[in-house]
Amino acid sequence: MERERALRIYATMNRIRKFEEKAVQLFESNKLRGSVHLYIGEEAIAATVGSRMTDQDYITSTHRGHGHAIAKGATLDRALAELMGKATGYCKGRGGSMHIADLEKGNLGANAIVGGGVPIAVGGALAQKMKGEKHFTVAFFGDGASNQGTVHESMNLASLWKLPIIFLCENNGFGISVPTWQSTSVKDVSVRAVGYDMPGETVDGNDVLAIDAALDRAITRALAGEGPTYLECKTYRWRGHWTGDPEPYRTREEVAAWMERCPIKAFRAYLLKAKLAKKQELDDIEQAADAEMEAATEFALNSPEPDPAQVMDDVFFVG
Ligand SMILES: Cc1ncc(C[n+]2csc(CCOP(=O)(O)OP(=O)(O)O)c2C)c(N)n1
Repeated sequence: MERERALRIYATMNRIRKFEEKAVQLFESNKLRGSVHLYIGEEAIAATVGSRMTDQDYITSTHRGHGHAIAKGATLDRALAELMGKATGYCKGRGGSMHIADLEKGNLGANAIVGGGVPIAVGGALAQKMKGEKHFTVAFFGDGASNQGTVHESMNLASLWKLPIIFLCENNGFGISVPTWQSTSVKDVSVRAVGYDMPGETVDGNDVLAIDAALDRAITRALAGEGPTYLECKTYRWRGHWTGDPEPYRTREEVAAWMERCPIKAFRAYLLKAKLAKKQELDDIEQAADAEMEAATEFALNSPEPDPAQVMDDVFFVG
């Protein structure tokens, strides 16, 4: 991998990790309300995807979407402000954790409805195709969402219309408390691609290089007008489904074994071994992420609450 992009991916992974750690801290100290679904352990996927996109390429995201937004160009300060319901957030504090959208950066939005972002992504890809643009869309969704009707309907149309889209399933092993093997008829969800006449591939979602190689094939196909790809990235979420999850459905040992396979540590080891970076450079990147997160926290804590007088702004009425 080329050095500049590799370092960018490393920085993004660290920025996502710091963001998530701070979000849970603020939640536990009652400064951030609502629920938060953490992406810790899954950072390799969003960071690698983001490194291959321009602002004209689109994503749609999920309830576990902070990492996707950051990888697509969200700054930590406005993202955290959104989680805290502040007026300076990406959606003026009206969306919160599960609804960050940033159209300027091509983030068509996170979605609390499981599988809800996928048809929206198909709409984005259809627009790209109709305008004759050389751009593509990535629809992020989970293994739970992979069983939703919306996802299957979306895949059918995208294949029929040869849209420039990648259906990217982040299979983290669970849908809330239900292990994937108890909810899903196949071991690798990407085999379902056959039903829609598109290529399907399953890769190690903790391995930046494996994700990147598969993305390369999928993006080439999308931009050549050949249609969609189903890409499954197998990973694991280190934290509970959300911040209040007592996690009775798995053992500490299982979590610990996956933490050994930390995607950030693994990519750091690769960068050093391939001599793409020196130890000091990587330490500097980590410290820069810490400093950025500290500044973002100050920004979000000191930002104003939305003005109640503006409650009806951005509300659309039909009729
Ligand atoms: C249509 C719909 N059904 C159910 C829910 C409740 N729900 C929220 S998250 C979730 C699990 C989703 O699992 P998965 O798609 O694997 O994503 P993960 O949480 O593992 O990232 C469910 C069932 C919902 N939000 N929307």
